[in-house]
Amino acid sequence: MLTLYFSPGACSTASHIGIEETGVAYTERPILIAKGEQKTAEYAKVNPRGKVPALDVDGRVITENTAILSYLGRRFPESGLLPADPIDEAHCIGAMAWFSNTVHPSYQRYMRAERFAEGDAAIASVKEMGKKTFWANLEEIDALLTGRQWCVGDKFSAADAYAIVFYGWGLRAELPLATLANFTALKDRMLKRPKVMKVLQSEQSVLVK
Ligand SMILES: N[C@@H](CCC(=O)N[C@@H](CS)C(=O)NCC(=O)O)C(=O)O
Repeated sequence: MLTLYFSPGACSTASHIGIEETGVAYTERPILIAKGEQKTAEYAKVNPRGKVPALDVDGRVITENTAILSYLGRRFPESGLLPADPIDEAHCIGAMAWFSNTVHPSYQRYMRAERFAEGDAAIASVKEMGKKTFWANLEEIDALLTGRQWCVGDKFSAADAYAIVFYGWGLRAELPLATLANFTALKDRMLKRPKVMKVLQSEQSVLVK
């Protein structure tokens, strides 16, 4: 049995799209960050780090989008989440690692600057730099997509499920996403996938407003 813990609009949308794309039956367990539900003692039993996503597989929990999406791709190869070609697979994992270790933290500095500095001036500076760095990362994603339909190879993969999260966050930060033609085309291509649309609508994503 599979249970996905996620918070609408958070980075967990990547794993939510991923599990939906496999077509497997699973239980959805929303953990609302806005209400602090990730910090409860009950959720600490699932993920002691107090973060979403988490995927419970028959009582064994996987955390981190990169790990969850890789697991789903290995277990459900027909989903295409992990490319069959070993180099494409490595590129997919590499893209997810970069999203997790660089792109996500840049947005976090913009959104949660108070976690990275003390004092109003220092916090404001971290916030401003976070926004600039996040935008530079979005531009890099756009450049990586030059002449391509998908992030990796010529097919949808887990990297696309992850990338679209940042498009939504960019809209929330009121960044000029429409100027990123390649990334916007990827977003539009993703919205044509019924399972992606189902997840985004259920999460009331900014991407479908
Ligand atoms: N690298 C982790 C990041 C997980 C993470 O930071 N999740 C955020 C939501 S985007 C969260 O749970 N934040 C709650 C908190 O920090 O209190 C992953 O990709 O799964």
